[in-house]
Amino acid sequence: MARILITSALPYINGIKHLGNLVGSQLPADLHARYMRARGHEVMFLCATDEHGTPAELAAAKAGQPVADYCAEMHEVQAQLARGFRLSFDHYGRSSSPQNHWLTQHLAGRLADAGLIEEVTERQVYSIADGRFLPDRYIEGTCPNCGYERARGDQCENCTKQLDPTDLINPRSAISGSTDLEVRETKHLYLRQSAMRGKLNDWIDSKTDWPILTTSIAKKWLNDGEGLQDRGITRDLDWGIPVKKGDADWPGMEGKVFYVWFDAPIEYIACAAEWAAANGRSEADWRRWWRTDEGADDVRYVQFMGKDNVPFHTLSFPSTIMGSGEPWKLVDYIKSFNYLNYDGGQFSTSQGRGVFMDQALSILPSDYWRWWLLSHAPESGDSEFTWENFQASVNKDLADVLGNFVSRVTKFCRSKFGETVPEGGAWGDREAALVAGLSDRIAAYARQMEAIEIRKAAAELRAIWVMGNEYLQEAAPWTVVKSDPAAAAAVTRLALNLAALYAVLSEPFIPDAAETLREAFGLDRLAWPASAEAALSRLAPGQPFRVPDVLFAKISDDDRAEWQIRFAGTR
Ligand code: B3M
Ligand code: ZN
Repeated sequence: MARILITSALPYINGIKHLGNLVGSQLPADLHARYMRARGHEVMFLCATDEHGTPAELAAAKAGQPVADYCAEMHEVQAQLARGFRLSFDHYGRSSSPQNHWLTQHLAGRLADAGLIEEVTERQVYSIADGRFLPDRYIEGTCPNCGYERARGDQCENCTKQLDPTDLINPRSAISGSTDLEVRETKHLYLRQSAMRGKLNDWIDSKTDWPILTTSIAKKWLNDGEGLQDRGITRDLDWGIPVKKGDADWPGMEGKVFYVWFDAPIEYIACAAEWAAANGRSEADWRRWWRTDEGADDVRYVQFMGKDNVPFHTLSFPSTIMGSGEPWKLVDYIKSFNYLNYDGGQFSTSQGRGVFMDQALSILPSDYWRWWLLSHAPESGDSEFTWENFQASVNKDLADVLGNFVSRVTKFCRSKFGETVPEGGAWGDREAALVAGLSDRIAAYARQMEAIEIRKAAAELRAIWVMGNEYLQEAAPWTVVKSDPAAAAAVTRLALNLAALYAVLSEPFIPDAAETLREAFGLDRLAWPASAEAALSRLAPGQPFRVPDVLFAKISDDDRAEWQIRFAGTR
């Protein structure tokens, strides 16, 4: 049994996430957590809302709420949606927690002691009308790179180039729209990432098993002209973690807070401390996941995130950890994702284009979304959600293949043998061939799940479902029963066992359907099969079961057409 620490990139607090966000971090992380638990490993699966920075302040202002209240409310909304999608976090924390305040200030102090923080007087845009500095998203203007007119001060949404507020052409305040701006001097802290370059390079080079997407982005930022620049880690904002050197004040930094990207990854650690506090656990209980001197050296730590988050996780956060000189656990494996597009364009939070988590659950249960999203995860390149494709996958994979198999075998059994597993008959060549085929497929499925090759794993699982249908079709117990009831009983018994096995194997992808099957067959838990052969004899003759409700309903053309219009934009 191994110990696996899993974190998903922390969703920003500013609004409900769309399905593209979900499939790029939280959902695949959940798949991995569920699979690892199913294999008997000890898992700590953490996520939290990312609550600081200009996005939070601006969203709160728009909602007309104090930012702390806004964050508390939105945290509950997001936590509720996470439950709706069956995201099985051990803890869903908040980057604004006291634990994160403490740890962020502590680590900043350690970095300063190690000589890795520089105080820089820099020129920043100040809005005379608003009476304040305009960091990051408080300023908008034209992107110098692509000409997009609504680029933000931190990044251009159109071409993804990282920007500084002073780079923008025709800048204006995002608060008031004022163009009465001037550049003023202000003092900030910079993390000397460039001093860590050699160490980071060696560390990334040692990760030979990482996905190409992850290492290529890390290497690009490490070695490019734009490469590893020192990053400002403080901001002139009210909302955030006050700049302190451990417990002590930081002279000259009064009234400033840490930059959101400095404190957000630290919340991965602080979240474990929140978990302990919320569950009556000791300090040692969480530190054994994070401190290599307190047991975490045999933890495997896996992170999940979209590709735009990779630089922060391969360079910035490791700089914080390594630079602290303290034995905090570094990530072992980073699974990153490309983008999911929406029906011929991009998902857009600002334009309300695409399907958002709350809307998705309002039209269909989470398993439908989980299956489509995971089986189309944007791993090797960007992928696209279309309603036609969604309808086709759901109707074929879930309704025709899995759902139909379960329904056919349970209903057939009920009509011929009653709602108990029938006895009699024996396996023949067809069953032996099925067992052999299934053994190979289950092994392949497990290999892909271990490797976090999500699409490939989904394809193996689908193939395992198809085997059941093919077997039933060929063995045709509804015909055999007329001449040889015992032989039909043996086929039916095996097929019922297959359905029970599907509950175990499918649980990481579609936990609700797995639960329905588990209950239908009266299984107290979903134990991973020791072998295909053993799994197919798990339900003994005479054991009662219930015909489950329809597992998956088909999506009609009318529904599809209606949703297509409903989610075209302007939420
Ligand atoms: N909230 C960005 C994002 O959601 C950011 C991730 C933080 S991970 C520490 O894309
Ligand atoms: Zn641009």
